[in-house]
Amino acid sequence: FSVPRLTYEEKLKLQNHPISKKLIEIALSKKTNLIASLDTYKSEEILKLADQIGDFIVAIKLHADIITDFSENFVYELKKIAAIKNFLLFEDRKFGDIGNTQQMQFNGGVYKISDWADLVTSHVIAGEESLQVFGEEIGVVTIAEMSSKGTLTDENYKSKAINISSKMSNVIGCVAQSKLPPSLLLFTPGVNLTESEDSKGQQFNTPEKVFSDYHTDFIIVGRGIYRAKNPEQEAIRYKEEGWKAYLKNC
Ligand code: 5BU
Repeated sequence: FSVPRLTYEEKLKLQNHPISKKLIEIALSKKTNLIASLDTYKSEEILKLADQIGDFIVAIKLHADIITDFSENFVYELKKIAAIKNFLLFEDRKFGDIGNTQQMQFNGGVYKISDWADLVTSHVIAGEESLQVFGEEIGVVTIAEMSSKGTLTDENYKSKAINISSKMSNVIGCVAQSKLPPSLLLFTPGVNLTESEDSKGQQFNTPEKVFSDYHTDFIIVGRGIYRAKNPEQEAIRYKEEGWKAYLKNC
């Protein structure tokens, strides 16, 4: 897409969904485009990290099914921290089934995702109607393109996923590793300042690269923060690098 890079203020005007508005408002007020992916096993560890880094992020991304002691109390405590520190909760569920099953996975089971998540990820593999089941309140982020080596999300897949995403009023943006039309927010994982890959197919880029080449809106950082000796210090570093890269490239 040969579109000019828009500022967050300009992007805000294009948003119709309360969650996409909220995300951009948080970004502007805290001067951060960082989403921390806290992929750790223990709920206590996630709460401690959330408290330490909450001032520097727009959202915490979780994989609820990694957590060994997931509970209603954990959700209650995390929501409390999110309210105090002003960030959103993003469940990276990557739904990928028929609408009826996705609806049950979204509302039921152990995690009751619809009770607490502000945003969820979903594949578009099952087609447009499968996305309707999430309703209008949650911000749906579709997977248009993955960060891993050999992913099947080629140009053809990506453009079809973007077409569907653009039509759906509950889809606020996509996960991708390249430019999107300006009405969709771009979320980019696979961001790390020191590593270029892991041993399991992940590929990393720097914040500068994803802002200059992809015009991303939000960087998603996992191990770069939660595995660091000092996660708070690293969250500040990614926040600053991400904001600097945004200002340089808008
Ligand atoms: P990392 O530790 O920074 O590699 O974590 C990246 C996170 O983003 C992790 O939770 C992945 O599941 C997630 N992710 C990704 O890395 N690449 C993708 O294409 C998608 C999600 Br979609």
